[in-house]
Amino acid sequence: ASRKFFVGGNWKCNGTGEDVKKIVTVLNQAEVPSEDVVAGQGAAAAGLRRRSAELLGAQGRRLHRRDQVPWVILGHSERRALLGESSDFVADKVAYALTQGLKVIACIGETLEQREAGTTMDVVAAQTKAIAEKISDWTNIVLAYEPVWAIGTGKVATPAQAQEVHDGLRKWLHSNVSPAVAELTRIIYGGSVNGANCKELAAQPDVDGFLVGGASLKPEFVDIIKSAT
Ligand code: G2H
Repeated sequence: ASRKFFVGGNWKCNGTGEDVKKIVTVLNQAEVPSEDVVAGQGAAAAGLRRRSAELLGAQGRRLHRRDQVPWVILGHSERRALLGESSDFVADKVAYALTQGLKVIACIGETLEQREAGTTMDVVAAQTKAIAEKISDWTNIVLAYEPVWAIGTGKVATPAQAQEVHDGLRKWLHSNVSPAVAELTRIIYGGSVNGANCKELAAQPDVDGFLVGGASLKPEFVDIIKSAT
């Protein structure tokens, strides 16, 4: 595929300094394919060698040492839900981050209630539309589909569920942004990805990588990075 596989580690505030040191050592020792992108979130990420790695910064917060943290995660459901960030507000932050030379992992996803009501595609399309209205260049955007019911719950979307939404999003981009943006934009999956379930998800034609929380501080993060097909 023309899209480079992308894996982000969303460490949040988890892990002690010791944990982070350990995983950084594991990552630096692993033979990570150079076409992959590894991203660690948090100050300790600075310890990760920049071999095949690109590092990312805070979840929507102020960034220090921006030269080392080109990626930001915006629109994470925890911020949408707990801090009441609207799709419009998220879109403003996405647009602003791009003007500052940052690259953006923009998160979207439906709640369990919305999935059960059959409105998943409408929800993620509306979240994507808010962003599309405020930006024109998609080069530095990765779209992360994270069903809220799968985040930190151990309840991963099935490969078919993920593929269905990713395919729908690509079609949405095709008709509402451009065929080129649809073809080139990475759409990654997040929500309870681990070393055991990553392979089958990665095999889906429209799953272009992962955003990983819990498992990103464990040695299995290496398996996830290597799951590119
Ligand atoms: C969702 C995800 C990573 P986890 O927050 O963005 O976390 O992999 O722990 O479900």
